[in-house]
Amino acid sequence: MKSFNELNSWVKDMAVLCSPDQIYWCDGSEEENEQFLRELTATGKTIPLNPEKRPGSYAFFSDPSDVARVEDRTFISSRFKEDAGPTNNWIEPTILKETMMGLYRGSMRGRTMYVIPFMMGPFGSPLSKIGIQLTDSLYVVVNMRIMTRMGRQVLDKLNDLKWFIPCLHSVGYPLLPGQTDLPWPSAPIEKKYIAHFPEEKLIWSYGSGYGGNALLGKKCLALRIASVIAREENWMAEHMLILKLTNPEGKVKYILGAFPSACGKTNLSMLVPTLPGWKVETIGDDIAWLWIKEDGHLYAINPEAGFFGVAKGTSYESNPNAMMSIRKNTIFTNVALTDDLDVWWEGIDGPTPNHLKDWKQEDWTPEKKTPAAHPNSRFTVSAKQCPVIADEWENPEGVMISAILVGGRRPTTIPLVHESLSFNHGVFMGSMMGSEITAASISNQIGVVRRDPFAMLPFIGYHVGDYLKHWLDMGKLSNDALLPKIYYVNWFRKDEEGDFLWPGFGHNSRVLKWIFERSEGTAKAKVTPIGNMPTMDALDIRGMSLKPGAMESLLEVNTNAWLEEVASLKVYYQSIGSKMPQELMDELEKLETRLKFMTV
Ligand code: GTP
Ligand code: SPV
Ligand code: MN
Repeated sequence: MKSFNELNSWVKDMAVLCSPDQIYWCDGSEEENEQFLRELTATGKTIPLNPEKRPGSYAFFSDPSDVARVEDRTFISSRFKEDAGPTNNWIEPTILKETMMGLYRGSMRGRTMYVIPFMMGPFGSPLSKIGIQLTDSLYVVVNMRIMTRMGRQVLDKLNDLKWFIPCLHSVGYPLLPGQTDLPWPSAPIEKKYIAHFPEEKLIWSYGSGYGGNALLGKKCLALRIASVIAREENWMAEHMLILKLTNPEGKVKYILGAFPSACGKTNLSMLVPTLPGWKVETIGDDIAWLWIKEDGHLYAINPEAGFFGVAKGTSYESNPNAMMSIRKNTIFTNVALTDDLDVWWEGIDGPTPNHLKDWKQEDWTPEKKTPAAHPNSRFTVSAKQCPVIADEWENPEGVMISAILVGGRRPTTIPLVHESLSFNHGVFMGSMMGSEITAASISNQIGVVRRDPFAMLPFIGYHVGDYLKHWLDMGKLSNDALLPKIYYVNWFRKDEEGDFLWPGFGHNSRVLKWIFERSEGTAKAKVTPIGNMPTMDALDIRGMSLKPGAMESLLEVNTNAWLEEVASLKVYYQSIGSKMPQELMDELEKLETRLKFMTV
C-alpha cells in the first residue's frame, strides 16, 4: 500500500524502470474506450464482431502459450517462507525483486505505459479499496474498465481513502526500433512472474496478458492481497459468488457459494430456477468480501463490476442470463468465430457450423479433432448488462448472508448436499473441499482431484493453516445462531457409466429451496454421520426426470468411502504442518467417530 502523496513519484519511478515511450493516465470515459478499441483494431490485436449480431463487441486471441492463470509462476513473496505456507510458491522478496527488476528494465520500450486508477468494491463501502495498475497492454485496459470501477472518479476518492495498492504489469515484450509487434505479446513461461508482496501490499506481474495474471484487480488484489489485509482487519476475501434468492411468497435470502475455478459459480449466480415461483438474482459471480457487523450477522459485497466468465459450455439452455448479458459490448477471448463474424464455442446453442476460425485463428471444420474454442475461453462483460442483476448489487453496506455453499467436482463419495452441524464443522467442510483440476489454470493434471479449501488454494496470500484459523476466529466474533450454516454441495457426482447423476444448472434451485427452508426451520432433514441431509422426500424434485436410483445414490453416505476420505484428510492436514488448527483436527476425529459408531 502506498499513500496518495507517493502516487506521482511511484509512477515516475516505474516509468524510469520500464522505459515506456510515453505515459497515459486513463480517465475511463466512453470516448477514451472507443479510441482504445479503434487502436486495437487498427493494429490487428482485435477483431470487431458483426455489429448486427454482437454490437460493440470484440474478439481477442491470445498466444497459445498464454491461455490461463499460471499457478506454477505465481508467488507469495513474504519476508519469511513460513508466512507463505506449504501451498504457495515462495521466493525471498529482495531476490524476487532483483530478478523482476531485471525483467522490467526496459520492458515497455516502444510502448505506452497506461495508468489505470480503479476501485474494488462499490463507492462508499467500508471495505472498498483503490488500486493503481500500470500496464503496457491495451487489452488489459479495456478489460479493467469492465471488471472494475475505473477512471478519473477514483482519483478523486484517493483524497479521502489516502491509500492505494500499487500494481505493476508488463507483458514483457519490448519493441526495439523497427521491431513489429505481435497480436498478443507475452513472455515465455519461465520468465512469467505473478508476484505478491504481502507485507508491502504490492503486486508485480510480468510476462502474461491473460485473465487473472494480468487483470490485477481480480485474483491478485481482490483475493491474494485482500486476504492478507482482511486477516489483519477482521474481514474475509473469498472466491465466492453471491446470489439473491426469493421464494414464491416474496421472502428474500442471500447465499454465498465457494466453488473452485470453472466449477459453476457464474452459472449458479444467475440461475433460472426450474421450480415455479422461485427467483435467483445476481450480486456477484466470483469474489465476495465479507464482514460481521455489530448485529452479529455476516454481510457481503462484490468487489468487482463485471464478469470474466467461462464461454465454453455457456448456452441459452445452460445459462440464458449469461447469454443475454453478452449480446452487446462484450470482449471475447479465445472463442471461435463464425464466417459472419459472430462468436462460437463448444456447447453453445444450435447446430455446429460447417466452417469456423478457431481460437488459433485457423480454419476449422467439424472433422477437425481439436476444440474450436479454448476450454478456458472467456467473455468480459459489465454486471449492469445482466438481466437478473439485483437492484442492491452495489449497496455499499452489503447484503446479509443466510447460507454458505461450498463444493467442487467430486465424481464419488460427496453427496448432493449436506449441512454443517456447527460453524466450526462448517469450516471443517470448507477445509476438506476437493475438486478435479480444470482448464482455468495451466496444468498437466486436469481431472486429478486436489484439496482446495474454500476454493482458495491458488488465492490465499498467506499460510493456509493461518487462513483456516482466520475462518474459525471470524466465527468467534459472533455465535452459531446468527452465523450462516454451511452446505457442502456436489453437482458433479457420476454414475458407473461416468454420466452426471444430477442434471445441475437450473435444477440446482431444488437444492437452494431446501437450504432456504432449512434457514427458515421448515425443511425436513435427517442427522447423518457427515451432517444433516434432506430426507428422501424433502427435496422438491417435482417435474424432474432422474434415472431410477439416482436420488438414492445422490443422497448416499457410503461409510467405507467416507472412512477413506478421513484417511486422506489426515494426510492432507499433516501436510499443512503445525499451523493446522486443532479445532479442525478435532472435527475430523469427531467425523471418524460418527462414521464408525453412529447408527442412522
Ligand atoms: P471461474 O470463472 O473459473 O471461477 O468459474 P466458475 O466457478 O464461475 O464456473 P462456471 O459457472 O463458469 O462453470 C464452469 C463450467 O462448469 C461450465 O462450462 C459448465 O459447463 C459447468 N457447470 C456449471 N454448473 C454446472 C452444474 O450444475 N452441473 C454440471 N454438470 N456442470 C456445471
Ligand atoms: C478463475 O480462474 O477462478 C477465474 C478466471 O475466475 S481468472 O480471472 O483468470 O482467474
Ligand atoms: Mn474464479
